[in-house]
Amino acid sequence: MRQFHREQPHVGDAESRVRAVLDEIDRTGTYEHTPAELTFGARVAWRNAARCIGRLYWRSMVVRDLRHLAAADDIAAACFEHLRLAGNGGRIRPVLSVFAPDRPEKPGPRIVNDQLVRYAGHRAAGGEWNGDPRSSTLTARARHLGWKRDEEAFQILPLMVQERPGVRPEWYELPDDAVLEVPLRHPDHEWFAELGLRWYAVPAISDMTLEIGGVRYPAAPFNGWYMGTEIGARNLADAERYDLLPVVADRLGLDRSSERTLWRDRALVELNVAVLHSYQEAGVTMADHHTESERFLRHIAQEDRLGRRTPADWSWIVPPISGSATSVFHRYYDPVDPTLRPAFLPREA
Ligand code: HEM
Ligand code: NRG
Repeated sequence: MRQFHREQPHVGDAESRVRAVLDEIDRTGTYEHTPAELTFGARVAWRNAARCIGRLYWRSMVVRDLRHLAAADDIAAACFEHLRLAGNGGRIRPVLSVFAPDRPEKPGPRIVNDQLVRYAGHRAAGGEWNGDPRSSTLTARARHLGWKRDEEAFQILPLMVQERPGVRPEWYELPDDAVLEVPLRHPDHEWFAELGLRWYAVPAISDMTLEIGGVRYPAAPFNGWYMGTEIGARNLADAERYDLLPVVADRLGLDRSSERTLWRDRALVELNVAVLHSYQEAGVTMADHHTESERFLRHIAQEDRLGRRTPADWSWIVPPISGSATSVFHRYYDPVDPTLRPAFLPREA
């Protein structure tokens, strides 16, 4: 509360608000944020996210105050509207939707999915993977609830919502008009499109708890836009994900008989070229890792001028390819303080 008033001097006196909050906690065991406090707290939680390279725009995030919603149907509908607002026809906007908080004796709702949009994955009878192995647990859970999967590589999972922890989730198929996807092709290689690859436009993390001033919001999905490497160097490339480097290398005609040919590295670059090119052509916002690195260093400099530190986790900030060719590689950062709040916290087990 004091930070809110310190950083926004126009909102008035901190101490009278602190007294009112303490009194409300005495009476009810918790307190309600004003809409302005909620918006500020959510934006600062982003600013505090030590693993995030995209923090330059933390002030501009749209915060949807949906604390009055606690029914599964309403939450699902609001999540789909979140995706439409965030997708914005391709011009992606950072958005956060806040649903009901945990209260004493009354825990808030939970979104089971780790992201609002995810591709299903399972291991087929022959042992080979179908879809995204990352989602195998989520896929099994959806099937257990009665959802039917196909054998497609990019089948979108249903959204699973719990009105409170422990209860059986309700599930909802995502409406077509809520999900923007980009088919992938390469600017120089016609064959690339034949691989039938695609990815979704909006990364919307839905399994982190937003904590502000001691109040926890367990359902608070947020999104920005993708940095190309997240898809091209990890989701499609990791051996534990879509594992496409050997496939791409063979189509490129690379010699895979020795690691020394650097066929993996060359395939990685072409895969990343294809991702950036395809999003650009589709008119969907996406950052490349060089530009996003420059923006992050600008963010640090700007915060520094305001007298604030920017804690950052080097191992998450440096992109997964071409690290030393980006500006964020060549320095260290202010240490991460796990007690810093407001914050996005991993879901408690
Ligand atoms: C992590 C980029 C917006 C909060 C990350 C990561 C990247 C990234 C590359 C590392 C992900 C990984 O390695 O898996 C961006 C970009 C954004 C953006 C380009 C564009 C605007 C946001 C927003 C929020 C946010 C709007 C919250 C309001 C976080 C958090 C993590 C993270 C909490 C760590 C996630 C974890 O621990 O698993 N971001 N981000 N980011 N970002 Fe951002
Ligand atoms: N690497 C994950 C997404 C993590 C968050 N990345 C963002 N967040 N860009 C993936 O799906 O590849 N964001 O809020 O924009």
